[in-house]
Formats: sequence, C-alpha cells, structure tokens
Amino acid sequence: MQHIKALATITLLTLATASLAQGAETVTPDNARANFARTITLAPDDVRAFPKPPSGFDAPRPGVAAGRVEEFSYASGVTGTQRQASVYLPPGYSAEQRYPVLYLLHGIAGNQHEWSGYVRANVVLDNLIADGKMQPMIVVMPNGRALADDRPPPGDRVFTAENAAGFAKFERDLLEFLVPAVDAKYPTRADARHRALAGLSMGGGQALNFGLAHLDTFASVGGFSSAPNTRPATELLPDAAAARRQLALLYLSCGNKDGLINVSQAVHRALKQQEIPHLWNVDEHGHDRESWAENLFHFAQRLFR
Ligand code: FER
Repeated sequence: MQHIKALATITLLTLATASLAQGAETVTPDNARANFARTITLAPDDVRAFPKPPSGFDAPRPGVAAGRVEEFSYASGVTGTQRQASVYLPPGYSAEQRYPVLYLLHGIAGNQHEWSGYVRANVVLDNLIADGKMQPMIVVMPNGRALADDRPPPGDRVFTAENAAGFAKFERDLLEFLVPAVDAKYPTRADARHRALAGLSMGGGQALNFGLAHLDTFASVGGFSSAPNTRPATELLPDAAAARRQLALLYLSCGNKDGLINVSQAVHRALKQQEIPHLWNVDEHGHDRESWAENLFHFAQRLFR
C-alpha cells in the first residue's frame, strides 16, 4: 500500500470539517495542504540523535532468517465488526517463549499493510535481529481507522471528518479489544514494560495521544513524523512526574524537510521544558518512508532494554 505522500497536490473537492481528538487540529483538505507547505524553522537542537543506518538496512539480505507476517482477526465492540491486523512473528518464534509486543500504527491513507508493504518494517526487523541488535518481539500492525468500513478512502476523501474520526475512535478499539485479543492469542509478556506503541504521521499522533494517556498499558511510545492529530503538549502530558516514573522510552522523530515538523518540535520542546527524558531524532528526510524505516531501525533497537 503506497502511502500518499503527494497528498498536498491532489485536487480536493470536499471541504469537510472534523474535530479530531480533543485539542488536536482539525483535519480538512485545505488544512492538510497548508500544513504540508508550512515554513520550516529549525532550532539548534533539531538535529540527528543517531547516524544514518548502514545502507541495505531495509533490504533483504542473503542468509538472514525472515520472520513471518500473518493476518490476525479480532472482534471489535467499537466498530461491531471483525477487524484485521498484520502480525510479525520473529525468526525462531516459538509458542513456548514469551515476547514483548510493539504496536505499529500507519498513516492517514494507509492500512494494516502499510508498515510491512511500504516501509518494509519486517525486513528492517529481520536484519536487526540477525545482527543481534534487537530483542525478538512480536509486532502488531493494526488498521488504525476504527470504522465499520476501514478501507483507505479514495484520494479525494482522505482528509474528511469521517476518515479522521476513525483514527480517534481507535483509542478504545486498541485498549479494549485489540490488546486483550493479542494477549489471548500470542505468548506475550502482557505488562506495560513489555508493550510499546509507535506510529508514523497520523499513527504517530495516535501513538502519542493514546500511549502517553495510558502509560499503565504502554511504557514505551514512539511518534515518527507525527501529524496535527497530536494533542497539544499540555494535554499530552498533564502529569510530568507520573510520565517520568512510568516511561521506559519516549522517542520522537521527524524529517527536517517535513512541513509537519512543527508538531513534533512542539512536543519535544514541552518535554524538554518539563524535563521528561526522551529521544529526538531529526533527519534529512521529508514526510516519507525513508524517515519511517530509519527511525524504526533506531527505535526498535532501544526497546525493552
Ligand atoms: C493534517 C492532518 C493529518 C495533515 C496531515 C495529516 C498535512 C496526516 C498525514 C499522514 O498520516 O500522512 O492536517 O496535514
């Protein structure tokens, strides 16, 4: 599934208005166009935290064992439907062992196949595991649009009230239906320390909104190129002391050519001001798969340590 990165240029016919999660910016076609075209102002600390990954980090390598990506289905009381997720099981997976779990959320035009099909997340993870750089983990890639019809909308209906609302509704679907279903089916380590939530763009906003609001479920949170559905920092982190105590890893990244970078900058600056430890990696990319693959590479290695 190709992430629509040329969204800014598509001809947009509808002018829908939607209030997303509380406090977040409204998603409309006009806003989206303006948001992607925003002036980028970089501060001295908007720089790389990590060097670029070695070339080939996201390409299949001869002799490297591949994990398995399988389809998982669960009943959702939010949508009233059976919903699908892709699940990555690491090479050597055995039901006799217990694994930590990373939930990876897609962008506004994607679905449960975006991380594996477009970003090649499974290949990045296979290579990291082969190199002994990452804990073996189960990776759940759900469909973050919690609607009865959760198919990616056509290009002219990506920035509509309905599509945006599905991403906000996913909070309850994730917490009340998906996580319990995953813990029931797979040999997981079912506690917050062994559970992480991360996502790209719209999914990055979801990960920050839902993860930071539920640190008793997810002790590790990652937002890559987070979109304007991200709640304002004051709402994201109402209790800095609790966040400091409960967070195992908080990771933010964005490309310095991504017009949405001000969203991540605002979160980073609020975290810094509140002295909440986090990683902030600004690379040279735009709003694109290179940034997401590279930041998954950096993030996954630091999880569950
Ligand atoms: C916006 C709301 C959401 C926006 C972008 C997004 C550009 C999401 C983008 C994505 O998931 O790729 O206002 O402006």
